[in-house]
Amino acid sequence: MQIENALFNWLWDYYMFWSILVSVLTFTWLYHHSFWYTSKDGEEFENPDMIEVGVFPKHNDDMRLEVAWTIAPFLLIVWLTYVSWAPLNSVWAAVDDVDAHGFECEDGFSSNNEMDSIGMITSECYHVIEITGKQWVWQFDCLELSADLCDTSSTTIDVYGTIPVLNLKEGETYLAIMTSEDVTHAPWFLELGMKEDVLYGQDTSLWLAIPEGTSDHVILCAEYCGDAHSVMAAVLDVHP
Ligand SMILES: [Cu+2]
Repeated sequence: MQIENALFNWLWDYYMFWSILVSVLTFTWLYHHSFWYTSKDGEEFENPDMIEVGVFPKHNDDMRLEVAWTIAPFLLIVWLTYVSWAPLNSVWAAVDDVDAHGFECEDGFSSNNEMDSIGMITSECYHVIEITGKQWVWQFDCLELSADLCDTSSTTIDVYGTIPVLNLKEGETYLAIMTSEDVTHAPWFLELGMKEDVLYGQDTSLWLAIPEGTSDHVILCAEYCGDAHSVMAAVLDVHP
């Protein structure tokens, strides 16, 4: 299965772009110089680079080049680190970061999700749900939300058996308040690219901003939690 989160796809493409560009430059330079500065058969030179055994060829040193190829990759790495903060902020925006997802929606209000050009989703308000993990099942609680916004049921899937279904609405943003009744688990919403640990005796939270066009997908447990960890699954069912 594939992660369809637009933001992570954008970041992947962005990193691939720079990786390929740097590779092409580096290897073109390397191979060009390797073959271009090779003597031909029969040619003889009298030590053209004036190399002496055990002596660093200082006369070939170029400080500008040294500085350039130290500073340029350093700046690129700093920049790539900086842009990778955008998804981190999207995944782990503080609950009181009203710029990201506003306040909790009042009855009858919609999040009106909007996705920008790189896939960052902002919302006018969010809905609160609860997720509890225990060996080896997920429990979803829609609290006071209407059945259109959040509902639960169950389904039977090969391998996983009968597992819970969480029904959410596309274009809405949910804040899942989560805990565990025993060991550490982590719900992993495969297609949203979102996961977060749930811990015994402690609440954690996870933003579920559902873009339009999200398809139904499996939720797995991403922290090893014992015998049936691999089948600790659920389904996210998304409707318009
Ligand atoms: Cu688990």
